[in-house]
Amino acid sequence: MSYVDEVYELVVEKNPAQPEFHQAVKEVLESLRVVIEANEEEYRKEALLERLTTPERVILFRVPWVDDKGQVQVNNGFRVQFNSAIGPYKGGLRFHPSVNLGIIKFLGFEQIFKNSLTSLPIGGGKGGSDFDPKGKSDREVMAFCQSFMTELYRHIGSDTDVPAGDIGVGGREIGYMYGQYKRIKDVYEGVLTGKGLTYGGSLARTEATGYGLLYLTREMLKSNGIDIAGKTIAISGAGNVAIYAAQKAIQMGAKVVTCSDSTGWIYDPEGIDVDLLKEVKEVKRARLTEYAAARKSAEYHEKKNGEHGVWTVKCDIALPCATQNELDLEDAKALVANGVTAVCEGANMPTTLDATKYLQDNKILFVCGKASNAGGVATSALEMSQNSERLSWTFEEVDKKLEQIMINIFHNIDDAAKKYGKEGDYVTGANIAGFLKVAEAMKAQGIV
Ligand code: NDP
Ligand code: 2IT
Repeated sequence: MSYVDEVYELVVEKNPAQPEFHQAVKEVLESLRVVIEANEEEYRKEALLERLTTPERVILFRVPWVDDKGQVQVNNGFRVQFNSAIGPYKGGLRFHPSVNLGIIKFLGFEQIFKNSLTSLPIGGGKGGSDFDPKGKSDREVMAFCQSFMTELYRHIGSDTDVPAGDIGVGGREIGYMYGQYKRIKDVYEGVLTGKGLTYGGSLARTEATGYGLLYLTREMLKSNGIDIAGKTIAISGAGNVAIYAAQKAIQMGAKVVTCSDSTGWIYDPEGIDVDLLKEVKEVKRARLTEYAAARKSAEYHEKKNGEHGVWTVKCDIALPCATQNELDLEDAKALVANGVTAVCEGANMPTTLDATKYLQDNKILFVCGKASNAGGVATSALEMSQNSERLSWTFEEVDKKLEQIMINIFHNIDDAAKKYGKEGDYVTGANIAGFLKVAEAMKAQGIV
């Protein structure tokens, strides 16, 4: 059996009941086959793939907190420190009831390659909790965040591990966690990114993932002879990534006609009103029914089982920006039937493996999240740089650097795909380009 297949079987056997982790590993290993098989004995002897797919450290902890009724609640806390070959562990924290170890491991594994692609010195990690911030009071969210950090603080630091936001973790949660870290450690350091602007945050970090997605998408389309201006875009999600993806798409002259949340989706043929969406989601923390109520042109659809939501709408470009496995084979078929040209992932692993294959087989331009959503973590690394030099750069400086990073990522993955005989296969290009730097650093550092 080939080394790649052996390692995949081992990962499934050693990590039972973690389907998302298996899926992320499978996608990467399939892409790496051409690299590994050219030098199989060397990689096997060094157990490089076993080391790459085994986290350096996994931290599991109890998070007790008291709700507004005086009832004690207990959640699970996680931090997976996956790979520090090229820099301190870096990656977000996700607070969502679906969070479990397998999900955090898939996210941490993806983060290794994504962070490598940014060309900045950051390793891969991810964390979070099954805590659900929805419907909780600010005091309850603060109580939870303080308890979470009361354990996490001992495992992180500005040169060790630097968490940030992800689903369910935005400026409010980062603020509460930062306050508790500083109180316990008595150190004012850039231990988290996505901080508020008054206490060490970077301009443009809030916008970075969505803006970065559009910078890369525009460059990818341009290199295929397509202009993004005038195109119709379907976006899923209505959170941090979706909102700023929509904003930048509109600035580029495209029309965004959909968004969605966990309970329903919007079709707005006149184009999504981003200011209204921000008011509903960022300020009121309300459902999309409120968006529909305030806007005549918008249709609201309740999410029903088996219904395919935003992907049934006719569009040129699809940008999944909500969560993993939200775009399946049926969705891919609907998109292709409706004449989609490109799919670029804003979320982490939103497209199932069979849907990805269907899109690629049908010659749809497809970019995986570890390349196309890398703008968020790249800007987090720029926040770390600003914290280290105790300076703040202007919005334009950060945005310009972000844009250049995304352009470079596209050309890097495009070149890697061509070099390995897979022209236009940006998934293979991204995985190979991300892997090579990490593998070289791991080899140079010996058996650790
Ligand atoms: P947010 O919490 O801000 O928004 C998430 C959005 O997706 C919300 O609209 C939410 O609905 C919806 N959603 C979440 N989970 C589900 C689910 N299980 N089913 C249906 N809808 C769901 O998160 P972000 O925008 O930060 O993250 C979105 C995606 O982008 C994630 O995959 C994340 O890992 C990825 N990402 C985020 C980065 C960042 O910098 N924030 C960087 C790179 C990737 P509702 O409003 O009802 O909660
Ligand atoms: O998935 C991701 O890249 C993020 N949630 C952002 C991580 C970060 O450290 O900014």
